[in-house]
Amino acid sequence: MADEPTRTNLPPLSLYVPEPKFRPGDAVDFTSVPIPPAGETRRPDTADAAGDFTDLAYQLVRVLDEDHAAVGPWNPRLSPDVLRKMLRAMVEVRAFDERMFRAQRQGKTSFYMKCTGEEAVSVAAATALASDDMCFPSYRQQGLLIARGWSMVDMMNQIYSNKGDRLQGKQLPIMYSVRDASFFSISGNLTTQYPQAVGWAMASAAKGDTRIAAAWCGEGSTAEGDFHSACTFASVYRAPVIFNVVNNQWAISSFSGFAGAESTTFAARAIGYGIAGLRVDGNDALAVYAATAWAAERARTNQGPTLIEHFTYRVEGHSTSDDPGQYRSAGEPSAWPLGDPVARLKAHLIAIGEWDEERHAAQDKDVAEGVKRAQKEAEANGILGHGLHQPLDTLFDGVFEEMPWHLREQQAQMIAEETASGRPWARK
Ligand SMILES: Cc1ncc(C[n+]2csc(CCOP(=O)(O)OP(=O)(O)O)c2C)c(N)n1
Ligand SMILES: [Mg+2]
Repeated sequence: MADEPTRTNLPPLSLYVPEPKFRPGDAVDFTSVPIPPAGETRRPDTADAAGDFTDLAYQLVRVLDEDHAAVGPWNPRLSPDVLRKMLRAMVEVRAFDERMFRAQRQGKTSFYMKCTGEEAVSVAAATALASDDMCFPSYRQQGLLIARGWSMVDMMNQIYSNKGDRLQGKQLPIMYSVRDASFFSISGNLTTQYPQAVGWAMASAAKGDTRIAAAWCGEGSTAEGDFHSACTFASVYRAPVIFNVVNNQWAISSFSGFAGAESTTFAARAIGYGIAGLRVDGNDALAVYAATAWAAERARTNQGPTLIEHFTYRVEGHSTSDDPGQYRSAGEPSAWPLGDPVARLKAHLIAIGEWDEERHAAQDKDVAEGVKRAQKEAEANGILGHGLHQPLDTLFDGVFEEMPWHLREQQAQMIAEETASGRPWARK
């Protein structure tokens, strides 16, 4: 019989299927997550060969300790002004997220994605990179744009796909594209930005430029083939690129075990490619800054790529279309032992006597008002469902440098049909 084991003296083969530790209703206990003390991980010279510090792929670069002091060899020794600037940008990201999440719930846009708990990953990186280094983000690095001082009104116009939307409503809300901020178009197709970042970095080097590239993807996205081909190309040509893997432990409803987290770390992916690998406390803005600055120096001095795993936690749902209460314990976000990145940076600034609760409260208020003002300005350009914001024929623009004949034909046909129907298709 075909179904019977062929060798009855051997045990039958079986598959291992990972299962997350906690499901809805379970009590959460993260004590088994290894978290080394701040300041413990060594900091190699940026000129060292990647193979000389593979141990770092299994540790955790941490700077902020339990008393909110900055300690150890990775302490970037930033000025209070830079620390305050980072804190403000992180607060702005959170306030922006709150308002846009609410706007989606109010039906003003179809979709939004927050990055709550992951603000340090993008804001500290943007602070450590040069402003013209090219970023290839995923959909959860809105902090790059905000830290680079990009217009919130412009971001909101895109979210509302309104008449102020430079992308003419052609991208899903939040999938920004901002050449002026060296921010590559976000793609919904996971990890496509990885080989693109490597290609850009190779071109930068081939031209003898000094700008480097940085890419971000989630831990789930490392399972994509694009991640691995990007690593191969970057390693072979020593491309000046930083690979950031944001390990927030969830890929929609799949836990990180399905991307391989039970067997090794994501930083350890670097070792097989001969790439420098670092594992960093992603909720520690100083650690993220220091790791990014270190990787940027390697890239800029032709030492090649670095892969940084940012160990963090996705505090909220994947997007406004998700309900994490269906698949994980509600106790996880508050039990996460690496805390909240905004609260930790704030506590550090207070501990060194450069900030206080009153200033923080005043800043919260000021930021909330600024976001509200931006929202009002963007909403004057239109929101979802309130009429046609982009003339229908613009659907065909901006795809090809010169529109091919078959698209010209389709555009003409559409205009003729819409005109005959009496429906409005052009902007009033
Ligand atoms: C190629 C591809 N496969 C699947 C999806 C559907 N999808 C969108 S986001 C997502 C989860 C990604 O998780 P992760 O990489 O961990 O990033 P995170 O959302 O946690 O930031 C999936 C499966 C997609 N957009 N593209
Ligand atoms: Mg994830």
